[in-house]
Order: sequence, then structure tokens, then C-alpha cells
Amino acid sequence: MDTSRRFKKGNESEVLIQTETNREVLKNAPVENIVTAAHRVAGRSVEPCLFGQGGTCCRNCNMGPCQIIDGVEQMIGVCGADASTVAARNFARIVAGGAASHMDHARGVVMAFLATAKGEAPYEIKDGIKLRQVAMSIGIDVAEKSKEDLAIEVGEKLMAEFGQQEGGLSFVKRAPKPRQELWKKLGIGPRGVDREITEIMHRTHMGVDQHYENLLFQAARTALADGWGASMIATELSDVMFGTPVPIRSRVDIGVLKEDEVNVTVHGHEPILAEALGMAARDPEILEECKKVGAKGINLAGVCCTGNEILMRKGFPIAGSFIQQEVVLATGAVEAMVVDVQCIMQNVSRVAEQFHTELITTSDKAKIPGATHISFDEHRALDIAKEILKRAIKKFPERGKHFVPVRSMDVVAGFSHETINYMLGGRFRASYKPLNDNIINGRIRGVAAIVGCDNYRVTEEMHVEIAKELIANDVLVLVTGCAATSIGRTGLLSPEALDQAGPGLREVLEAVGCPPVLHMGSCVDNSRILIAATEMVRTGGLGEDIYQLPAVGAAPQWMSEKAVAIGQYFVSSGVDVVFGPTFPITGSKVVSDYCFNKMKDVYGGSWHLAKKPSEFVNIMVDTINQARKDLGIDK
Ligand code: CUV
Ligand code: SF4
Repeated sequence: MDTSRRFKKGNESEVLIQTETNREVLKNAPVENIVTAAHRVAGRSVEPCLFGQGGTCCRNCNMGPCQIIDGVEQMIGVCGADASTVAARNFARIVAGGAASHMDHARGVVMAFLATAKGEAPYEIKDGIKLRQVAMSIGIDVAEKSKEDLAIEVGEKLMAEFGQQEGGLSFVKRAPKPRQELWKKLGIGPRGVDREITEIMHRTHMGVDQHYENLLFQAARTALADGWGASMIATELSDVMFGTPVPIRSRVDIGVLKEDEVNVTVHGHEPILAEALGMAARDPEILEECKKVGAKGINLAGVCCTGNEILMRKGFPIAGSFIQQEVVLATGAVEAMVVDVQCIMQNVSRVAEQFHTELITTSDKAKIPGATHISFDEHRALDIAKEILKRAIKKFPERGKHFVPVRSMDVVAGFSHETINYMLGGRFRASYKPLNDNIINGRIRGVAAIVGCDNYRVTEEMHVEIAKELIANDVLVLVTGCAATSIGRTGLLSPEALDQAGPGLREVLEAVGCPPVLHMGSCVDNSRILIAATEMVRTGGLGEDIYQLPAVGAAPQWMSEKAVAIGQYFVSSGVDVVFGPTFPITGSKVVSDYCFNKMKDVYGGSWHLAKKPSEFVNIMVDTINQARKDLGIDK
């Protein structure tokens, strides 16, 4: 270990601030001494612990914590656990943490969905067609039922799957048949949404499951309960309730904040709160209040995945990705930051305190010292949203010196699987056939998903460099989460960026007016990619199962546990996935070999590790080329 780095000083000049916009805002911020995560990364006196980073630190019982060194006999756990057991246990717990977040999110969506169907919440069942499709896909008879009755039936059936103990999940049955059979053979078909998490926590308790492969199977089962369960439930019911996304223009980056309006940023994940704020922002009573303080209206802007949810469905702008959450507030131009759950840094509270900004927490699951807590309840959604906005309006006259950068970028978002089906499939016969044909004839080499967070420890614009290289190589790129926002900042989500695409991809997308990179939504919307992949298989010509598709995924700047759960459900669905720059199992040779190689034999897709953008691109392009060769479509 390089000790000069290990004990570095918190020197200002070492602070590497990501993105031009962040640098500009922090340089011009009206208040000095704004400290962000970038400063804390530079200021930490110790490097990340190698045991923690490689997944071989165990503190699952009080005989430890035990730091395990693979291959050193006296460095196994006090209980005898070796590196493979500890790495697999820790990995499983990461998946559990990530999956649990999506499961609770989904639960919230179903509860709001049921309240809506029963007329107890101010939302409506917007997409009746999708409701019927979803109902039929889970075996519910749709004949002669009102929209509301059908919605109640769908909601209750899906809600029951959270606490279910035996049997399978409805949406799992959407996967290609050979995939379902494989899961059955491996014994990893999820039995209930919540059950698998409890079982991971049990099996990783001291002295229970001590075989790495068995542990990793349970991690896979839990991840499937997320991707083909919770996340898919969240996406599908949110679409039915709030509208299935269609292409929509908007803007991203901190410059979407406005001088003459009350800026309210909504940060977190669940669309339910954000949708209510969107409704309240147009309410005449609220607009009247705005006028009283000299504001032209409410400017609602998203941060993190909440941003993606309301961008996709309503065209609200995104103020920032994960690494911009503190910087958005450092403008001094935000009256309120309203948060719900996940990816909210505690430090937003300290930055808000340096300004007139009010931080408002809304989930009883997520409180922050220094914040105002207004408990959100979907039954009273509109009243609560108005109460929140009124507080923000009161803050407007207190806005002091501020700095809003001119930077913001045009984006086109809204590429749900239905939209892709329709746009690439043609106006009269929505189908994946034209997409498959263009892959078979080689105009499009394959499909790559770039997903997940951005991260203060990664200073390169990895998402952007990888996306640019892939589209230049005629690979269709799909994005979700903060990867989508960071790619959006550079203009690649706009049709004008097509000139950066290779000739084949460009020809196909130009004809339909699509940008070279398609924004598919938030993190739970990665389930849209599972459905799109399944549809491509079903359409024919590209094999019988997902693992045969020339498709690959990557999360080059992942930060959250959710990203690992997502990665694992893609791998278990047959997709090769590249993560980096680190991965929390590398402290065990056996588990590394299993995840990076053997999983390919088990699932048809495996994990890969890369550090530099060029390494990501090489693995992704090679994966696609190999799949094309195996399919016999590359002569
Ligand atoms: Ni869920 S999980 S930082 S907001 S993508 Fe953004 Fe997306 Fe990662 Fe969090
Ligand atoms: Fe150490 Fe084993 Fe306890 Fe983990 S479970 S802390 S390896 S003794």
C-alpha cells in the first residue's frame, strides 16, 4: 500500500470536482466554504480499506470483526470462515440492501395505485390500455370490468406477492421460457418479493450458509425478485397510474433553475410525491401565492431518479444527478429541496443551512437532522404537496445573493419499451421486427445499456466516453438513472447528436428521429430493458433466450447497493454486465472466478470488471461481437 497516498492531507488543490457545471457553480457560489463530497473525498486521511473494498471484512458476529486474507491460513475468520464465504456473504447483503430499496419503493407504488383505483387518492388510472395489458400478462380476465375494478384486482394480486411464501411471481412468467426453466432447474425462482431478503439476512448470519455458490444463488434469487418482481411492478403500475412515457423534450443540468420562479427541487426516487408536487405546481391557489411574492410560478426540477421519473412522464427538467445534489443547493437559488428516499446525502442539510433553502423530508422511513419533516400520505397527496409548495413560496423573498449557471442541455427522454416498439417498429405495426432486422443486417451491431449512479470517487466522465465510443461503433445505447442524466448533460440525448453515431446506427435512427442514446428512465425502469430484451427474443431471429442477444450492460460509476442488485438480475437473466472501477468480491479468488467466469456457464452472462472507459468499451464490443458470431449473423 502506498502510504503517501494513504495519509494524504486534505489539500484544496487535490479536490477534483466533477463536471464543468459543478466547478462553475462552486467557483461562483455566493457563500464561501461550501463543502461537497468531492472535498470530503480529497480530505479523508485514509484510503478506503482494502478488506472492505475487496469484500473480505466480516463483522457478522462479535468474535470479529475479522479481516480475511485469501490464501493466508492464519487470516481466516475466528469461526473459520474463509475469503470465499465472507466475500459471498457480504455480496449477498449488498444485493439484499439494493433489492430491499426497490421492493419498498414498489410497495409504495402499489399502495398508491390501490388508493387511486379506490378513489381515495388524487391520481387517476391514466393508461387504461397498459392496465389491460398488464392484467392479461398476469392472468387476470379483463372482460367487462371497469378500469377501477380491474386496477383493484391487479393491485391486490401484485400486493399479495410481497408477502407470498410459495409459488412464483407473476411477472417472472414474462421471461423467455428457457430462462424460466433454467431458474427452476437452479432453484432460484423467487417465491415472494419480501421473503428472499429475509432469507439472505438469515443465511448470512454467523454460522448458517457457508458455501459461496449457495450464497450467490440466493443473491441471484433476490435480485430476480427485484428485477422481474419489485422493479417491474413499480415501473408498470407507475406507468398505468401516471402515464406510459412517450418521447418528450426537456432540459437537464443546474441551469434549469430559474431567476423569476420559486425553485423547488425534488430529490429521491418514488414518483408518487413528485407527481403530486407537479399537480400542485399548476394549482391556481398556488400560482396566486407565487404572484404575491413576485414569482412567476413554481419551477419544479428533479434530482437523481425522481428527476428521471418526472422527466420521462411529464417533461419536468432535471437539475442534477447524484454528484450534483449539493451543488444544486450551492447556487443559493433553491427555495426548497423536497426529498423522499434513497441516494440523498446527509450533507444536503448542511449546504441548505448556508442559504435560505428549506430541506423537507417526506418519508417516515427517511428523516435527516436539520430538515423539516412533512409526512407524505398518498390519500392527502395534493393537500400535502400544496403545503410544501407554500413553504417554498414563503422562502422566495428571502433568496439572497445567488448564482445560476447558464448551463443546461436539450434532451429527448421517454423511451419506454412501448415507445421503442412503436418508433423503431413503424407507425402502423408496432413491433421489434425492424430492430431485430437491423441488428441481423448489421446496421446496428447490438444493444448496450449504461446504467446506474455517478460517483465522487470517479472523476472521469466514464458514462459519456463509453457512450460516445459505442454509438460510433453502431451500438444502440440505452440509459437509465444518473448515467442518463450525466450523458444528457453532454447533449447525447438529443437527435442533433446523431452525427456522432456510426453510419448504420445513424441511418436507422435518423429515419425515425431518435437520438443516438435512448433514455429509458429511472433505476427501477431497468425492468423496461428486461421486457425489451424479452420482446427481441420473442420477435425471432436472435436466438431463443436473452443470453444469445448481442446485448450488454455496464455501470461504470456505480455507487449504490441497488446497482449491484440490478447487475445481478441482468447477469441472472443472461446478460453480460461490466462494473467498475472496483467490485466488492475481489478479495476472494474463488468468488472472483465464479462471478467473472463461471457465471457465464451458469447463466449465459457474467460479471466483468473494468477501470478505464476503453476497457469498458472493449469488453462491451467484444461481447456483442461474440454474440453475433454465435448467432451466425456476422459473416
Ligand atoms: Ni436510482 S441509485 S445515484 S438516483 S442512479 Fe443515481 Fe438513480 Fe444511482 Fe441513486
Ligand atoms: Fe469473524 Fe466468523 Fe464472526 Fe465473521 S462470523 S466476524 S468471520 S468469527
